[in-house]
Amino acid sequence: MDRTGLLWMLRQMLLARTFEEAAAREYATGSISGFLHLYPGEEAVAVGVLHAAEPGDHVVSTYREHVHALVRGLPAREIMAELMGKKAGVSAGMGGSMHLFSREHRFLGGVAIVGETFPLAIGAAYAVAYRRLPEAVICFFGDGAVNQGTFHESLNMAALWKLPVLFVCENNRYQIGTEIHRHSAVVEVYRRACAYGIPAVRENGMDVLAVHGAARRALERVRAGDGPQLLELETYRYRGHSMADSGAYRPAGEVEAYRARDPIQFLESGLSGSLEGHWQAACPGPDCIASFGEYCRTQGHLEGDCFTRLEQETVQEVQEALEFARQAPAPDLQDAWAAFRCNRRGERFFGREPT
Ligand SMILES: Cc1ncc(C[n+]2csc(CCOP(=O)(O)OP(=O)(O)O)c2C)c(N)n1
Ligand SMILES: [Mg+2]
Repeated sequence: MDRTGLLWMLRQMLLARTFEEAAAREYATGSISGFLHLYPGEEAVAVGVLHAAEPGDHVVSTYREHVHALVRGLPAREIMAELMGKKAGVSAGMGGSMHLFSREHRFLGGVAIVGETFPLAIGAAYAVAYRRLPEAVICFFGDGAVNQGTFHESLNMAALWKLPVLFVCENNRYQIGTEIHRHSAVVEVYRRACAYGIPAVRENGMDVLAVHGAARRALERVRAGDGPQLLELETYRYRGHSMADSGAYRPAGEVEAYRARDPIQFLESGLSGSLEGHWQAACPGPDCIASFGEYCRTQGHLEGDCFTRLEQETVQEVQEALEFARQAPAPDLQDAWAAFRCNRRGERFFGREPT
């Protein structure tokens, strides 16, 4: 991969980490309410996979989707406004954290129901296949979704009809507080795909280059008409399941052990040997962004203060997003009626065409 691609991925990972840590702080002050599921530790998955996507592809995600939306190109300020329930948000403030959508970016959610992503993805893939379009559908899901009936029904239909879907399992080993060996008889998710004849691989989800390579190869096969593919990416979330979860069920030392493999901090430690940025302070130890940054540095792409500049840019972008979201007005009752009528009659909604 060329320098531009590498630095784009590094910047996206930094932006993701900074955005999510800012969202956590906003939640603590009460400006974001409801549930909030954050992504620190898992950045290499979203960035590696979505860097392999084309603009014409479709993305279906879960309730832990802020970073998928960001990397897909939805503006940080409109995502933050949505988290705060503001009218300027990507879903006009009607959805909140778990319901980010953008027709323009072909981002089909933000879906809160575990296992709901699968039928949505194969429905979209059926439309793509029916029209013989050169597009793929990327379907993210967690390890906790693979025992839902929809997983098996959807894999079966996708394989039967050779639908253009890339199923991406973000295996962070926990379904809320239940570790994978307590909820799944077969803990290697990729092995389940063989029941439906779907090619599947498992990859290190903390290594953005490995993720990107696997996603690119899988998407090439999807686009060539080979039918669905499945990727299992082994990753880890540093925080609890949501802001309401302290993560106290995890054994002592486990989070620290995973942070030590984190792609972000690996990089930073290689560069300066210190933890000066606010997100580094929140996540001590070498991490997923760090390991990738270290790689970029050894390849000669992070000369001088390049890393610091990238980091400052992302801090600035998130700061602007926060200011935009804080001053944005909330939707009023009329807006709620407009959304309601739009749903019932397919009318325009806040200047947007009905989707
Ligand atoms: C059908 C359904 N059942 C239960 C829930 C409650 N719930 C929310 S997240 C979750 C666990 C999902 O775990 P996983 O798929 O591993 O995703 P992760 O949170 O680890 O990213 C559950 C059971 C839900 N949202 N939908
Ligand atoms: Mg999980």
